[in-house]
Amino acid sequence: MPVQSVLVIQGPNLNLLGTRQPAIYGHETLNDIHARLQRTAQSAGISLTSFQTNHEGALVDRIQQAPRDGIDFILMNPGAYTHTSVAIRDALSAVNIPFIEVHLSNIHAREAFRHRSFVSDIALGTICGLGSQGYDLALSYALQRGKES
Ligand code: CA2
Repeated sequence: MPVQSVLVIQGPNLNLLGTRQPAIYGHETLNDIHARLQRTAQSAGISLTSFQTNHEGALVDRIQQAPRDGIDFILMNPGAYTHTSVAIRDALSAVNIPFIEVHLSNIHAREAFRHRSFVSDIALGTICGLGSQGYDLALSYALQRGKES
């Protein structure tokens, strides 16, 4: 089945994109990134919803809501919760919707505490270190997925 409805979930502090630390996170704002993803989704005729919060419980709630909203693919940058949150891992595991973990920076080239991810092993795949293009590549994968068969 081709993907029809994608949810993009952004974790804590990603609302600051484009305003601080451009050397690590780039110059684009989250709105710039989401607008571009939205255009790609629209051209492909699929639905795309973007969501950002700084709160762990709100991320869990949004993941739990996804099946009720008919979401069939998730792109997620869990931000710092990547490295700490069993709750987010459990929620992603529970909903059983395929997802790609995206990070702007190369978490393996940074501090040791960023090397561990609580979600990588349950993700379909992980993209890190390619800046905002990582989201576009992940969406492109989602759009292709299921079309071949
Ligand atoms: O590289 C990524 O995408 C991260 O998920 C970003 C998180 C960080 O904790 C992860 O280890 C890797 C931090 C997001 C903070 O975003 C900011 C953006 C602009 C200015 C300041 C923070």
